Amino acid sequence: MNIPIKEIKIEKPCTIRKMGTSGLREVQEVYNQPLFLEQFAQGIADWFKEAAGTEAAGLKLILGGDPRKGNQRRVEVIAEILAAAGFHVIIPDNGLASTPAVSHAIRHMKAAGGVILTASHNPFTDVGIKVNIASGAPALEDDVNRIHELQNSATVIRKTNYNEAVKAGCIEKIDIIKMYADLLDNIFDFKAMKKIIAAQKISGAFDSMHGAAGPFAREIFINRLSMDALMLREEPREDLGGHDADGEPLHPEPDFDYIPELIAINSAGDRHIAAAWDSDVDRRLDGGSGFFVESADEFALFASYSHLINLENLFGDTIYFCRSTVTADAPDRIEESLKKKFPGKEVRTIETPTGFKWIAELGNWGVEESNGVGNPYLREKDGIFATVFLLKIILETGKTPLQLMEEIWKESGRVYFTRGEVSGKENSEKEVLTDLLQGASGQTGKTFGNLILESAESWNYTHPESGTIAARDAAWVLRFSDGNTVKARFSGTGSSGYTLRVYCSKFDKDYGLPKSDITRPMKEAFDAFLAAHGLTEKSKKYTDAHQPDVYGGK
Ligand code: G16
Repeated sequence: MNIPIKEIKIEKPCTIRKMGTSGLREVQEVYNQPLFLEQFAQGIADWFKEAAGTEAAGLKLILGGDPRKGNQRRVEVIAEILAAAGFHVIIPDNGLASTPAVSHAIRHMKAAGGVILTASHNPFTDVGIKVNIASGAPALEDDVNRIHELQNSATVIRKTNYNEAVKAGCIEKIDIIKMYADLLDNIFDFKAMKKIIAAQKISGAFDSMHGAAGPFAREIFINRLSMDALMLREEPREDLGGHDADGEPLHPEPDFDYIPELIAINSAGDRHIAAAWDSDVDRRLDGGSGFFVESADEFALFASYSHLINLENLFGDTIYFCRSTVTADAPDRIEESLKKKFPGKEVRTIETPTGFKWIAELGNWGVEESNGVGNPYLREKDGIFATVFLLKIILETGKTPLQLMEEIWKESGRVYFTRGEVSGKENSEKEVLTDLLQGASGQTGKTFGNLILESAESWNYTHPESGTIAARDAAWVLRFSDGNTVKARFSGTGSSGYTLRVYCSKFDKDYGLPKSDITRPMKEAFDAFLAAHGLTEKSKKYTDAHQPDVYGGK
């Protein structure tokens, strides 16, 4: 089709960093530099063209993202460049999409891939863009490397005019909310769910954190399931809710620090289901009837009820139940019972590096420390899928989330887990921390806080299919006395400074203990380990600091 093409020579090329754990995240100012976005998008267009070879013309690409500042315009600019490269560009209304909805649209529409504009849980002052491939999954390392090369070697930008390309049919609008809601309807059977919801007067409370979730949640919980639902922060806003009382931009992150209203509502105990989702709706925090479920625990629950989503039909001979290595090992604890549930299949619980692409390539049935659960019908983490799955289990069993978890814990015990962070601005500090963790094995036998460091190592990922080491040093693992484990890795999603993520976990057969009593010794031991090497006063926050605990403590 004929569309006008304009060529812009890049006089002063920008240096573009390589995409990290999940796309490239930078502060707004970086993305807003003259021609930065265009150069970034040109590299992506060139890569899709190179990958498709002679078949490129007319291939579909899905494009959309969260509502953060500037994204609507960025969607148009990227569309102009992808269309000029000969692709048929598919865009949701207003460019607004969730990460899982784009992943589904890629698969459903047999597209060559997609581009998702989101900096996820980062505040609106950051911008992020990631690339997904034809399977719907995030691009893997080799592809990311090649995209990076092409982005930094682009000399000319070729773009068309957005309105002309729409008129010519090279850019097409779709109703991605309907497409995604139809998928969940097919998986969970909304008609049957709606009947039970009406009969039992099931109610919910949902916090969309002013990200992309609002319209999806309304369509699913209110329009299709006719639920009595309190909708918090429903409207997608470009400032994702603005600033907190200290003038800091709010984080659209479904963690206990950022959802005070939902916590208060859920504490009253009369809402059967409660959930919050991040700005691109791939993370979630679920609960209901006065309780919130931890990410790994919820996945263990889903794994136990896998038959409700016909999981068996999605896998060949082997079903992979995955968790990133820094996530609580709750799913591993129920491996034997999972094996009994799928007698005709090989069942494997797998530890992966952080980054959902590792779980996506094994069938996308897994969980991550950052409140992500995969939807095996697509190839990304999926927040609303998780919430609807929990709702389905509540409806089928008539039990509350706490009762459901207690059933599992009674049988297999509980992994007490919390995630914290140590952050700062100076790269020199990051280097000190790295050296310290790298050399931690030299500290074994010493006491930190009230615990003895028994072993320290870094963890490598052996790929379950190739048997080769597919990722090295994906986390440091510090094992302390009495089964206390602290893992650490640097965040790959920040836009400045450094954040060391710290993950504490401890298994106990007794599930009803106050959580803070279990996690405190690990936090103190890790603090003492840092302090012994001159690292004090770094900001630290653990997710259980504001977590309501039905078993008391603090
Ligand atoms: C991204 C990845 C996740 C990963 C997370 C880690 O999440 O998609 O697989 O768990 O980053 O974040 P960090 O490196 O900061 O610990 P998202 O939701 O931000 O795209």
